Amino acid sequence: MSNSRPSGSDYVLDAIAAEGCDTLFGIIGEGNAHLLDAVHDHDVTFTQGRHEQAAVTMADGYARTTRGVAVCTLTHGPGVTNGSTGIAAADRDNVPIVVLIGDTSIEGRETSLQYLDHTAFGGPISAYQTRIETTETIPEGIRRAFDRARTESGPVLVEIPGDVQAGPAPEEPYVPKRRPRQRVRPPSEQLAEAVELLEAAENPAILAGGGARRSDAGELIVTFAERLGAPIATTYFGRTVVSESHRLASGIGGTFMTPANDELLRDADVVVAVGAKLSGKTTRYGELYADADVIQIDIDEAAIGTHQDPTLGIVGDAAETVAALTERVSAAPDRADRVAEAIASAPLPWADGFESTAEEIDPREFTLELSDRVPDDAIVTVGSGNNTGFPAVFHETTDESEMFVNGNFGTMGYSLPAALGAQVGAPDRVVVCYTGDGALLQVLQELETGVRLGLPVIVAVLNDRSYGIIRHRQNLEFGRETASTYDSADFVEIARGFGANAAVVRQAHELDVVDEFLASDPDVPLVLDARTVPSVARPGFPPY
Ligand SMILES: Cc1ncc(C[n+]2csc(CCOP(=O)(O)OP(=O)(O)O)c2C)c(N)n1
Ligand SMILES: [Mg+2]
Repeated sequence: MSNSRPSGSDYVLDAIAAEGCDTLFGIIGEGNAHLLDAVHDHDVTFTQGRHEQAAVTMADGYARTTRGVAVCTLTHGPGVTNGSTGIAAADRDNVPIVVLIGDTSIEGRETSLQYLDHTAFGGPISAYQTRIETTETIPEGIRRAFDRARTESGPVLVEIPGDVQAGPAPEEPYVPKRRPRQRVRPPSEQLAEAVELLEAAENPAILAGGGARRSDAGELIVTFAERLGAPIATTYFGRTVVSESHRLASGIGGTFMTPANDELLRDADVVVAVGAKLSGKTTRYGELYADADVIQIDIDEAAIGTHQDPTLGIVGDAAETVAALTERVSAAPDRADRVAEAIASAPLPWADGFESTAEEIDPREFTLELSDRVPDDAIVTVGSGNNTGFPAVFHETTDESEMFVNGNFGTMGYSLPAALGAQVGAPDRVVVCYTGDGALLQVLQELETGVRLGLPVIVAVLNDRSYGIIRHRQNLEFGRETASTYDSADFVEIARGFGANAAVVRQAHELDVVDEFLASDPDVPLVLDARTVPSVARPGFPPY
């Protein structure tokens, strides 16, 4: 191949390299075979998962880790339908991924075995869909795909028929579209209104969300909080915006709320939501902030009032807006001291005592203990279900760590492949994946991916032998359980069968295995089958 004239596939691979991507996630099939054959001749590494949902979610974890666009390739038909849950999950959480769909050749397309109208199918689950019909339009198609993935921060589907992959490469050199990063300045009238509300506040609070993280507003938020005398609560997505050891950091707010926030957020009369969408999880389904004035800051006008109308919406970059407000509000050092004291003296969430026995570990104790054993800059991925709530409160984060949760789609099977993708993106950092046992049973084959690719992810299975959150809900709502409990699989034997390290954990000291693992320069995953106390519902339950 390398001596013949470059093909459309060669051009596509050069183009994604020019966009700064050297890793291509996905799974091979007939549709993308030509594209992947060309990988031999390019500096692009093909990183294959074992199920398309997982392969897309690996790209998701990689994109979040590198804070760039990830690229993934799927084969037509079942490759795309399998991948669709990963695509939808990334779409809801605004993760930029370019998905290259290898389609059948143009002739006979609609009668081909695995025909699917991918762009129509992908409409509701992706930010943008396009089809490249001729080799001449490859440059424009790829350029637009990356641009839309970046500007809309979401997955973009690009259908590339087999004959376009195999046809002659276009002559023109590929040039990525470049847009300078612009910081959107908040309008001064709205700033003045916000200052008026804040000056009248007795108990202001700050709520930092994922938008604050994307804008790198952490330090400015800390300065703002010190001046205003306000606690800094975060959403799940905002967890790593500020270090939780800061004296004004009060931890996660909303459904999984810390005791400090339970007090401070309920008392708040003015809440500054910075890059937070105020979803049901953040407001405890409208229960929090019902009587407070809410100032919602977001770069995206459409995000303002999506879930509930704020008292005042400000369209602006999080960092710019917070800096402007800091300049304009009066200092309240006494209040800052009082808030810090309230945070320091709030009961620790685990003060009530664990329910661990010799045979089963309380998931709160397990998470706290594991959190203590991994470095501050660890990347943590979180599953969906009852287990979601434990890392939210008990795995301490800093502004150097990352915590990835599929907060807006709640996909089972998200955290393992996301962790694998994160490890590909950050080979030198420790990556911890929290997963439910039920979710792991949906993506078990990806342990093979971790072993094959040499990814030493710590897979912490909060094994309650059930679809825990469903079971808790059934007991609460129906007073009985249906199809939600089962005998445990032997995850240790299964993991070892794939070539991973594994251990059962029933007591905290058995987590010594993590220290040994981290000291051993590992190159395969470690699976911790934590036999947890099934009756412990996640913090803040109910609501779900
Ligand atoms: C793909 C998918 N299927 C079904 C659900 C519905 N669901 C949400 S959580 C859950 C139970 C998850 O069980 P497990 O992974 O063991 O977590 P636990 O709640 O026990 O911590 C189910 C079935 C979902 N969110 N995603
Ligand atoms: Mg479970």
